[in-house]
Amino acid sequence: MTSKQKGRVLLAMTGYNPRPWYELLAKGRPVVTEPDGPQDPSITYAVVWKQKPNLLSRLPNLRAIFSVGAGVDHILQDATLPDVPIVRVVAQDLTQQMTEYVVWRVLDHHRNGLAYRAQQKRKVWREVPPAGDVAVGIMGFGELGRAAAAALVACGFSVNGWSRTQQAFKDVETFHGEDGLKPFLNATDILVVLLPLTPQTKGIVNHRLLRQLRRKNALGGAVLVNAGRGRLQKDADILKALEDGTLKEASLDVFEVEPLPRTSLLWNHPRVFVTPHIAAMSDPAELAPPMLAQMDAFDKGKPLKNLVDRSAGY
Ligand code: NDP
Ligand code: OXD
Repeated sequence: MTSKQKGRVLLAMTGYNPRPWYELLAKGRPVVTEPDGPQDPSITYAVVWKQKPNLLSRLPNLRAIFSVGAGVDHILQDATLPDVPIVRVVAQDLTQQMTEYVVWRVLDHHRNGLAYRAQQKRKVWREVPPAGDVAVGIMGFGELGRAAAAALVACGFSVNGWSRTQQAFKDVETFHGEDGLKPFLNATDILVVLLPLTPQTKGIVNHRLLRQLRRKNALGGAVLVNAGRGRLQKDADILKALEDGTLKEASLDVFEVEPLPRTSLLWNHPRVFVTPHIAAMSDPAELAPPMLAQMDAFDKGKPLKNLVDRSAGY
């Protein structure tokens, strides 16, 4: 089948530059950025990031939806989402980027990076003793969490993992479900959040949860790193936790509202490290070719890989 004979791909993105995706996907299939008319039967696949609501319901022959990200909360919000399989990103490149981000932030907190940067500004020459044994707890122990855990174990950290269902992983103490949450937090000094945003996880990183982290530790306080989703956390609770000693420091890549409003107190907080949702960025050159390959394989009757469990919400 030539690329023109294959079903068309709808590229439906907001807040993302669609141009590189368009060019790469067009190498394998005809691509459009809007359906033709109120119902467009020519489109068989959609590649999306925060698609406009009620758009995909206009595609009667849609066979599958491809997310350009690992998280799919941006897709599932659509009340008229067609009941077709959703494929998310699981890719070596994305996983590697997230592992780098997590190791970077954990080591920076562990080696007093924020304190030294503040000292440098004031030209202060003073040793801050490095922390000894520190336990990192990874909340959301999936593709990204497990890869980060392996790298942190290799750096010599004690690592805990928390997931929805029971998981086992070499050299990591694993916890799961509601019953496992308290013991997981009580054994954690640096909390790394890599959960998906679902109705169950929304707002989970709140003051009550942060209170359960270990504060009497080699770091001199608990640390939060969130690279999952902003709406997992309560920004105001993080600020409160930093002020009342619940948290020592935080690294935040994601926020309740993105871009982080200029009025947010998180921007200027001396113990907060802010990045603009860049922990792991989807590279179209890495991700578009396997998407096209999956579309071709599915058209030939082969199963799709990396499917979202819609009932679990991720
Ligand atoms: P996975 O689906 O592979 O892993 C999700 C993990 O979260 C699993 O361990 C799962 O448990 C656990 N989980 C889900 N719901 C619950 C719950 N209610 N209670 C406890 N644990 C739960 O996802 P990935 O690792 O690929 O990605 C994780 C998230 O990272 C994405 O959803 C996205 O939001 C975010 N992300 C952020 C990026 C950034 O740049 N900041 C880039 C890429 C992703 P179980 O193992 O039992 O299924
Ligand atoms: C993702 C993201 O979900 O970039 O992949 O946030």
